[in-house]
Amino acid sequence: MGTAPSANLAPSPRSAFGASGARMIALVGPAGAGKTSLAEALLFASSAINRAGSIEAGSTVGDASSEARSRGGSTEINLSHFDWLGDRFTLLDLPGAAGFIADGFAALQSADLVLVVVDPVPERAGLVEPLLRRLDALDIPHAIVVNRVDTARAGSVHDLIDKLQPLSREPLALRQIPIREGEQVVGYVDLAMERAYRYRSGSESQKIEMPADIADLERADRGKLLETLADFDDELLETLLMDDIPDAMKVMADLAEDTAHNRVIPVVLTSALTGGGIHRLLKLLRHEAPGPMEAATRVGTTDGIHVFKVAQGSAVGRLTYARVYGGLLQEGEELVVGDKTARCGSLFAVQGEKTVKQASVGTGEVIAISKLDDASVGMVLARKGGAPSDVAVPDYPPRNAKLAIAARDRKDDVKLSAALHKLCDEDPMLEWGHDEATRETLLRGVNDDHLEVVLARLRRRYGVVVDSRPPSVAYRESIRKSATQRGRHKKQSGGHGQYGDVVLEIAPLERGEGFRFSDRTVGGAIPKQWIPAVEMGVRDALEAGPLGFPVEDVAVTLTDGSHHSVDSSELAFRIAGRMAASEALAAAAPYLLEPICRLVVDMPTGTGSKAVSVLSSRRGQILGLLPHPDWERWERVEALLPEANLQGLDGDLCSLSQGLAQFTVSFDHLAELTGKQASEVVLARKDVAAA
Ligand SMILES: Nc1nc2c(ncn2[C@@H]2O[C@H](COP(=O)(O)OP(=O)(O)O)[C@@H](O)[C@H]2O)c(=O)[nH]1
Ligand SMILES: [Mg+2]
Repeated sequence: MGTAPSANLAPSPRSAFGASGARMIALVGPAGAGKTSLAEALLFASSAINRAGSIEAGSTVGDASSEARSRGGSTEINLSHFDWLGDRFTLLDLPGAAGFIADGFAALQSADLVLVVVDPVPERAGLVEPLLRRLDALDIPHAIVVNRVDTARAGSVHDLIDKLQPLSREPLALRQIPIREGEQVVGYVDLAMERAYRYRSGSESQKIEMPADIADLERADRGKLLETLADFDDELLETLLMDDIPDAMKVMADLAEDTAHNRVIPVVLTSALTGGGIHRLLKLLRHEAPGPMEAATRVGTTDGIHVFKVAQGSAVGRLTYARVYGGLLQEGEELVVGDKTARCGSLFAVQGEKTVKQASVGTGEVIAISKLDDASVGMVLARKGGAPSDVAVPDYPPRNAKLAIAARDRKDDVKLSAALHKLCDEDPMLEWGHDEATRETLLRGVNDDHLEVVLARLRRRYGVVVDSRPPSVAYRESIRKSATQRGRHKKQSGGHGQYGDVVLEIAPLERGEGFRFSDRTVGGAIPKQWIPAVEMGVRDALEAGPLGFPVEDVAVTLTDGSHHSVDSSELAFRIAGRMAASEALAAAAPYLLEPICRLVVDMPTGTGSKAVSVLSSRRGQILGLLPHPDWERWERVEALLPEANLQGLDGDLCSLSQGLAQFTVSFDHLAELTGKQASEVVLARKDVAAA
């Protein structure tokens, strides 16, 4: 009986400040800031797990895949959940490393609140700029969590805020300041409540007397916080102007409202390692993360199922990770997936690598669904009878890394393509295909780091070992002068013979003109029906010219020839055409062409000139170094660079810019390559051909 569950379209009720109902919280930030550790600390503090694991011991709920464990850093999004004071919270821990971060981009759109996790190191503030830009563009409420506060130097939290503020569209509101004893951070002052707390390992912080030596700083910072809030609250502004003391409840309510509406970005302090500030963070999640209706509006649905990830690696087969909006979703329920309908299979709550079957899930919850094979990232599946839609994920990074791969054991070829198909299904940044020209199987990904993990997954999950190397560069060749050549193919070996005879004139064309063939024979020297065969023969010869590469920019004219009434055939003329063209090319001063790419490199201001020297040392031609057209504090370098010199460029540019460099590559033109470099390329080609 296809009875659909009744959809609950009413927004979840709001408590005094904040919403209730299941919330989805995303953790983002640079690699190493402590996101996976913070997720672990939140799970532990909420009693979802009874022992806090660590990255070092390889015992965290997140990073359970062997690739993540062996690197000591996340390679895909980690999903986990906990219950806190009656509400369900799903945590999405996004990888920080450039090669993997895009795995979480679709998920961000469904998050109620994003925690931007940073180090208390002001010099590293710039690392979150691209993330803050993305969150601002999508208008997703977010808070900044200064983690590793146990390692903070004196004054570094304030320096960090000064560095972060210009990177954020909205004002930052520092909610806590650290209390120090000597070199140690031992607690914090809550600026909204004007209360001091001492961290206690493994449990909630303890309220203490406000330390006397922090009072001045506390007053100044609290003043700034209240001023920020007063910008959005006239009543509070009035109170401040009258020098009255604002009501604490009112301040808290303002903070919750402003955070939920992405008007103010709260900043809190934690130590995932010692548990410091974690309970305070739980309270922030409870009171300040808006309910699922805001995210539903952003995703453009009231009761749809937003698919944000497909996972192929689990023990239960292909899983579709999705957030449920607008009422209960039940196992076996019929859904509209694109232009089809499908029943969802089992529903699994995900806790790291563990999956627990559930009969149904409620609004706002995040679930892994089996058997929805047509569901893909970005789809919003509809309930029975509804209209499905899509949410586009903006600005995926470009795929700047390429590898040519081959199964080490030829018997694995079929297994390899099946495995690549699955890996691409779950990884929006991975692409594979065959290059016709070079006959290579190519993998394309974000950077070398990304492809390295892809190869590890191939090995571990699918048992396919591949050899990989940089892909061949698509060299071409052309000719400098004209030449005329006769080609005669004649065989008289008893019975039916073969006879084709052509005279070809070849001449260089302008760069980019390609190939032109014309027929100038007269008087039926070659009957019309064989002319196309001659052209085919010429094309055969152009596939690999005298230097071993496809030939470009030549005009070939058929000027003369002869035929035999019995022995001439299509094949004979094709062979004659190829012979004449090959010899003519060799006599026409062939030279090598290499592909030149256009690069657009975006770097933080001050690092562009270093990028210029890296590009120049790779035979790049610099077209310009200018301020970035859209981003403050960034500059843009445009350059032309031989494709052969792209290998490893990403690593070089990233090491100049704390990993922030971004670039796009597109084919621009073919350019002549001469001298030693050209001879090396030709020699290498001869070696390959001889092998
Ligand atoms: N001292 C200190 N170390 C931390 C803290 N949080 C995480 N770490 C360590 O920082 C490293 C990176 O942590 P991880 O959670 O993998 O960071 P992620 O890349 O942001 O997920 C690991 O060695 C953690 O043990 C913290 O609050 N204090
Ligand atoms: Mg991590």
